[in-house]
Amino acid sequence: MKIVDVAVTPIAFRDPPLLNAAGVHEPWALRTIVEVVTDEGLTGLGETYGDLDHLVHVRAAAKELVGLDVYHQNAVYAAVTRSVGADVVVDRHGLIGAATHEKTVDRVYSPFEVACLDILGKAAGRPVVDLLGGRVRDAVPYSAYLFYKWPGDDPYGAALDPAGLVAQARAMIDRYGFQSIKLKGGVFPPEQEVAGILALREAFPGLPLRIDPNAVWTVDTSIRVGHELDGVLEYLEDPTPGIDGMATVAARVPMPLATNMCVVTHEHLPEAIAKRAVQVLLIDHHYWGGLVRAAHVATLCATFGLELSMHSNSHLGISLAAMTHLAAATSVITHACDTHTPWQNGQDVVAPGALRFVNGAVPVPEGPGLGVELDRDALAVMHEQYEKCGVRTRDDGGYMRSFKPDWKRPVW
Ligand code: GKR
Ligand code: MG
Repeated sequence: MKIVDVAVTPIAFRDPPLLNAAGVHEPWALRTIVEVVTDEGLTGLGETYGDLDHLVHVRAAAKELVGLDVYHQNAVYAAVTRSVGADVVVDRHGLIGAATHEKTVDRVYSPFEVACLDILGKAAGRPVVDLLGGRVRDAVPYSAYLFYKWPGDDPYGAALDPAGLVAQARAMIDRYGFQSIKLKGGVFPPEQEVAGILALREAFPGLPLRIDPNAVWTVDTSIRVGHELDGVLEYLEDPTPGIDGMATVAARVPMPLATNMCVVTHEHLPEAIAKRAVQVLLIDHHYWGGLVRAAHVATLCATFGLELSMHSNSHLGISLAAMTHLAAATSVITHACDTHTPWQNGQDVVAPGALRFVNGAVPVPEGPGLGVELDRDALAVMHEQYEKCGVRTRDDGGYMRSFKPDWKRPVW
């Protein structure tokens, strides 16, 4: 089955002022929607980052795929590799770890692979989960992903202290039924964030908790916080930068360490495993080269005793569907996955109905392929928003400095 056309559409959607170690989310989040069309009339969907330097590579790769067979993913990967070129490194926002050439190729390839799997599922009349080995769970649990935030045009209000976090968690859990909680930290001095976690522990005694300061704590701070939160955390995510720093912390804190920053491509795995730097890897098909490659990495990690969870950035329904098929087929993903879905507040490019949360979990979409349909009107509106919004590359730090000119990424 041959690829005859590939459409690449950048879009923008409203994003609340969520705070993180890199600054604050701009009012518009960017994504790129990929549609792969075949000579048999089937179309597959993919979703990826919207930053301009990435978009340029996605557009260039799209041209190289025409004429290839959707079954021949090795040929598709080779075409993307050639199109990206040698030594090119893209990805600057800094919250998903080091940028490498391998990661750049895997990021560009991912939406095309997902779209091809969508096509193959539609051709076979089976959901993507069946192409990945079949389901090991009927629904994928996600965590309530809390952020410190300014007030915005969203239902959650401001959250700048423990009471604000507890109120945000309650609103999100009431609406989605989440059974575990992640706090994006690295915003306030660690003692304030420890107080936030302890308030969440008191308010939600039965729910697993995690905190992720995106590597802005020193090794000493990470060890101190690790001891202060002994018995409180399910895992501590990226407290400090680098494999060596994480290994030092891991040897001295009582809880597992998780990462989506110090292990982000295959080349990081041997060292991280040898040094016992992390115990939980947050897999993400958007930069680990699509669903099949991400599933392979997950299985490889499990071989070495690592547990698996899943990372997310601001995303829409094509990504949520893909994440759900992957986690539904991958038994070694045993922790609730991250999702930014609540922060999108109903905005989507997929038609309503296929994706829903039941007790914090998303039932695997039943339809063939990804099981979601593109809402062309929504796509057109979001593309127009992209054309008009002026944002071309995510820049949380620049946006923060438009309010606080002296702001710098913290180190605690
Ligand atoms: O959306 O601000 C955010 C997050 O901080 C995101 O960019 C991170 O990549 O969710 C992420 C994480 O777990 O590090
Ligand atoms: Mg993280």
